[in-house]
Amino acid sequence: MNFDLVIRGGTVVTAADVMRADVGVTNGKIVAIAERLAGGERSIDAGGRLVLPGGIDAHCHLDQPQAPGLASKGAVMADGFRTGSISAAFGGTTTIVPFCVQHRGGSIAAAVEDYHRRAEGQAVIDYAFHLIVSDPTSTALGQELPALIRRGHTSLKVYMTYEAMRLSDRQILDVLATAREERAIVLIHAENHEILTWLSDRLESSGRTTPKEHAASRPLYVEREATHRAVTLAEVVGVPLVVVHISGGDPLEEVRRARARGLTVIAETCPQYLMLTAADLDLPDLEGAKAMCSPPPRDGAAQAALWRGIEDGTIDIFNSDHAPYRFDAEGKLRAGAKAPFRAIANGIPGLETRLPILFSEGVVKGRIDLPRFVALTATNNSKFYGLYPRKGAIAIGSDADVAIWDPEKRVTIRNENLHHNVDYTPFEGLEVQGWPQTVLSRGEIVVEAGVLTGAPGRGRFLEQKVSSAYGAGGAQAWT
Ligand code: DUC
Ligand code: ZN
Ligand code: ZN
Repeated sequence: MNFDLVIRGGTVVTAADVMRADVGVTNGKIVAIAERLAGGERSIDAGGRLVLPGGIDAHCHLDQPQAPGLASKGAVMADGFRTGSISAAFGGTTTIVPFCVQHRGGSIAAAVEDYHRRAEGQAVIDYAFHLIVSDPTSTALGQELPALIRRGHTSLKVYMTYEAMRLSDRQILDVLATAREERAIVLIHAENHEILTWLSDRLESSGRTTPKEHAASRPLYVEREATHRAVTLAEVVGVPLVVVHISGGDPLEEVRRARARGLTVIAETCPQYLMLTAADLDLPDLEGAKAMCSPPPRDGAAQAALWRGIEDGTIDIFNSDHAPYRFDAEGKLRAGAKAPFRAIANGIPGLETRLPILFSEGVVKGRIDLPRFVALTATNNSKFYGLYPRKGAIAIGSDADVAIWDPEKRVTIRNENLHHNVDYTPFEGLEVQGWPQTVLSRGEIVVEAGVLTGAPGRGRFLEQKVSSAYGAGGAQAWT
């Protein structure tokens, strides 16, 4: 058999195994994995390198339209599909799943069409869309969503906070019921809106409005209560649920308790919750706004609890929650250089630094092994979001999406070296070990030794299949 490309001499890592093997690629797909493969029109010497499935970042925000009452607080997203996907590729990610938002009063189908237009001709890697449901009308639930889910949008997201997006418990039940009927998976932003707005009002009326008060306005119990409620709602309907961006031990404990009751609950955390704390919000001149995301970064105990969850398997997926706002008048400083925390966009960038941070802090520091790294960053996302085995795997028949990884390379993270369109990184100065050297998407080299070689627009839209979470067994509904 001849191959278009052979990746030779590397150490192949999957979510299950680590092996010395060559990988043969033809027509953009992996067609052979063997100890030695002869031939090949081209070859890449991967000696001394790891051959990983390209990462899947299944939680990132790109080119979401501006609107009041959202996490953005009206700020402009600095990254669309072009810079977002380029930045992802430089960090070893080969598939992204950003969010297409239905705004209140709007149609979901129209939002999807609009989002396809935003992506068209831009992405250097492949992409799918989660659908944010903010207005679950009978048309949206009864007609639009069933049609969209059947067309490959099998993941939906709902919010329990943000004025213009939050759903009542009853509305969430309605969305979950549609998801169950159509076999879609639902992601949920779990924070108790009433508590956090009550606390924010109190803080504001006592003049406490700097970014550090953002953390005080949404303590861990805000997230714990909402996580408990979210999994209970999923329990009522009997449907799998993804709890996104878990920031500490208490909400994670709710996930464990739900699983002990037999529920299928998938847990996500993000680099910021392992690497930042609330102290990063407590800086002069609104500098703390650069670490403002929701839920907020917590403390050392929360970080330790999350690492335990990563080590013991409670946390399934590790995504960036890239929410790109510049530190300028269009972004974080939209309401001025002295803006109160409530007027500052929630979210931080991280598409490019996600894999190096987990590799360095997790694998190099001996907290997780290589297969677990691959599971957390690629394979589990692929399975839960209906992209497996096409994506997130080094396997015969999978797309040749590969990150050839230099496990020794030491990098000090500096924003000037990143490729997003955000003018800062919250991880400035962090030293990491391990960085991708060559990144392939469908067999094509898109990044090579720090140079972009893939053309914007080559990335393709991916239809998602049914989440593997539906195979996980017997969630009982209310019926
Ligand atoms: N939630 C997200 O999922 N992303 C950005 C901000 C937020 O609150
Ligand atoms: Zn969120
Ligand atoms: Zn998010």
